[in-house]
Amino acid sequence: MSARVLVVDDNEANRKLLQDKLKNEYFHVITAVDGEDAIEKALAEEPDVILMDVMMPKLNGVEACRQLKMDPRTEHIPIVLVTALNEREDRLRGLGAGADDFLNKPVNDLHLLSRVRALTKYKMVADELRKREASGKRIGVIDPVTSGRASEPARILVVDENERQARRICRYLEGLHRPISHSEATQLGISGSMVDLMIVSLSNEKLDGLRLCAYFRSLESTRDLPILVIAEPDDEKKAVRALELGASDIVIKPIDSEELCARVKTQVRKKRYLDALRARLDQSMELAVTDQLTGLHNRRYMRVQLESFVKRANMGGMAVSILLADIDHFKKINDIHGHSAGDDVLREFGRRLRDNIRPIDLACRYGGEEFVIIMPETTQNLAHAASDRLRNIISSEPFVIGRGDALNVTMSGGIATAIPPDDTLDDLLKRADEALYRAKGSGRDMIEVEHLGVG
Ligand code: GH3
Ligand code: MG
Ligand code: MG
Repeated sequence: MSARVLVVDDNEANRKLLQDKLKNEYFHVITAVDGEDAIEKALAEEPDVILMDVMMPKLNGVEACRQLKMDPRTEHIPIVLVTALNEREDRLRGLGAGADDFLNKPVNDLHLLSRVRALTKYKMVADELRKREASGKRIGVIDPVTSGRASEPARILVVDENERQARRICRYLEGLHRPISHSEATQLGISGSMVDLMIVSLSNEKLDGLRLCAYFRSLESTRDLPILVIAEPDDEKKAVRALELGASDIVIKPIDSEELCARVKTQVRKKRYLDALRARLDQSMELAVTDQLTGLHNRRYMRVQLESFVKRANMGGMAVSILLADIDHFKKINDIHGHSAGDDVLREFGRRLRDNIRPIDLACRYGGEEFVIIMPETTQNLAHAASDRLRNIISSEPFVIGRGDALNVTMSGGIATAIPPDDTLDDLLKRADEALYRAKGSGRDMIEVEHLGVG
């Protein structure tokens, strides 16, 4: 997977070193010489990951990081701060400024590539979700709210056969999170799909860490679960393999508790960001196609679906018919019993339609007290019979609403069937509406079929 990496360092030799390492792995590299330059390049070039030195003239790395993370145009770009080993203070300030990760100088190849790869993968998923969200905002189905940065403790499963080490890792994380060791989890029946993060030791004998990574990546329920692997310092090969199999990050032994906590925090924050984006998308997609009052398909969805059914009929495919149904004297129901009783009637009306059509039919709320049933693979005669049955189902049983009032409700309906080869969605709806108008004019509680060759 290739990606664009922005390397920021005031020292030319350092820039060159990182640039060469990344180019060897086929990353596209852009460079900047100080914090100000980094901000300009980030805006102009939209890199996937930024590697940032800390000590730089003009604007230092921590300050540049803070500014990039405060700007909505760049806040989603992962930033790795590159610090000298003894710059512990800088690392803490960096994390405070919103840095996603840090690397020690001199930069170790494995660490460099693992971080850049993991962050690139994350950035691509986030980009995809952000892109869909942007189009959702354009069509007005997503509120531009920012996700509440969830700071709740995360559920963490620690898979380490060495019980003492598992307990030590849990101890490091307790207070901030809810860690649980694999042996406790087994007793409680807790599995990978129930946690926010997994920590897997690659030194396990029975529970092979690499196989676990591959396995959890292949399961639908844990595909996006972050996995942090713990590797031995002399087993870089295994660590690299774990990353290839989908591990999200590596911690090398001996475990530095502060580093472990920082990496866990980063992984959890990323997972929650993606979860929030996904949840908003799911909700918006649901909102985009569903009528909130009745739970039926909405007008927009109805039009999209009907359009494609009409097209297929035009090309010689199956017939498609529609019923346009309208509740009789609905205004009176509102006037006499109140608007909320009216809403109850609409909900019950929708439920009766939905429960009494075939699985391939689509019940939609067209607007107000008008509904459309799309009946695929249905000729006019069949549609007429089905519609009359629905009319009966509405009128034969009173609607019980609010405090138990029973109301007699009737509907009128107009039927139209697509006429190949050049029918249109709007023509079809217009013919159904004309038939409905005749049903209303002839006394209501009845179904009329379109008049062909007239009008
Ligand atoms: P007709 O038999 O000719 O169809 O008469 P009608 O009273 O049903 O038709 P009309 O179009 O005059 O009135 C429809 C009413 O439906 C007017 C509007 O206030 C009401 N209405 C539309 N949407 C809703 C809604 O979501 N909830 C409620 N309670 N009423 C609604
Ligand atoms: Mg009406
Ligand atoms: Mg009406």
